[in-house]
Amino acid sequence: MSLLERFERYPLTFGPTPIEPLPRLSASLGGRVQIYAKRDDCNSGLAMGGNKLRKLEYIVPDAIAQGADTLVSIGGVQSNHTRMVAATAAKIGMKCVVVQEAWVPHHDAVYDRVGNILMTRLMGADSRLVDAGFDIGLRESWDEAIRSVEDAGGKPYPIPAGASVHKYGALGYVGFAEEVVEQEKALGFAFDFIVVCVVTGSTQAGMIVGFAPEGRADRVIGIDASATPDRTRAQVRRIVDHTADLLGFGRAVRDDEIVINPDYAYPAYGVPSDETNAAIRLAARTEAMITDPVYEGKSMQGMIDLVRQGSFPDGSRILYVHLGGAPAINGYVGYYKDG
Ligand code: 5PA
Repeated sequence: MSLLERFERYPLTFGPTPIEPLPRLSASLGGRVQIYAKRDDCNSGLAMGGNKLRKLEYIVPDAIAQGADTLVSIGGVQSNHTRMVAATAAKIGMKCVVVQEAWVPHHDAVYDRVGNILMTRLMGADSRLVDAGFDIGLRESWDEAIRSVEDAGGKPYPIPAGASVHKYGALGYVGFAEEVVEQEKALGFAFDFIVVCVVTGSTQAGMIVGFAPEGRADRVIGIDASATPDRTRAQVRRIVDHTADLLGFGRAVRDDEIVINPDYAYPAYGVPSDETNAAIRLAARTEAMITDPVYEGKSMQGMIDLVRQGSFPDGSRILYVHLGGAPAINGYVGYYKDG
């Protein structure tokens, strides 16, 4: 029985996302492990989709029930999350205000004009650029945006960064874990490891709560891309505890069930290392799978490095969770203009 039965879900995605083998990537890493991808990057027709839509499916019913008319949220200049909030607002017929902060020390001339922010504007969101640095916590600029909607007579519905510290923010990825368990039955095997990028935390936190009943939460390997791993870990811990309570989970999730690897976020949030770019190129050239320099490129880098180090036993089946984010590559032409 699903842990989520009591919660209303507003469909924004196509349904269960495909799992596909990545044979050429696996072979290029020596063939000792089999890598698969769960394609949450292809989960919807809304503005190129991605992980935030699974989260927003459980948040929209609350926004509607509260009589809100404007979704308000926050992210970096090339935030995928604010693109997805803008898409959701357009789709359900609400207005949208998004604060886009200078989280990334990256100065491509087109950074604030292409990719995610271009689509956000195209969908009619009021996108406000603010000069403030990276922080996964709650922000003053966000409070101001909420107040500005109220002052104009609107009814704002606040959605925090990455929808993570929202009371229902992790439910979508509890559902993801249940979906993987169903797909494993059809495949006839269970994955030994699941690799996922973590920044604001509710994606991995939801998976942890979703896999914990099976005793597999520690097989979810979070690859930190925030470069503030202590804060990210503390936020995952809080979201896990809150979500377990909300679902009446019946036991506390142990600290050793929360696995976050901090080794690949360097040199900074939003800035790829040479190794990140090598990983992005390898996934693109072996599987035509496009990953971005902020999030999935770092989790791809982490998975590749852990495979090369022999961290996964021979014969392991690894599920790489692709959470979306490819539109941001347009803001990084300096790295990729020659491939
Ligand atoms: C993001 C987040 P969490 O924030 O739930 O940990 O997910 C990390 C993540 N992959 C992984 C992609 C493609 C993501 O977009 N993005 C944020 C954004 O503003 O886009 C919340 C930071």
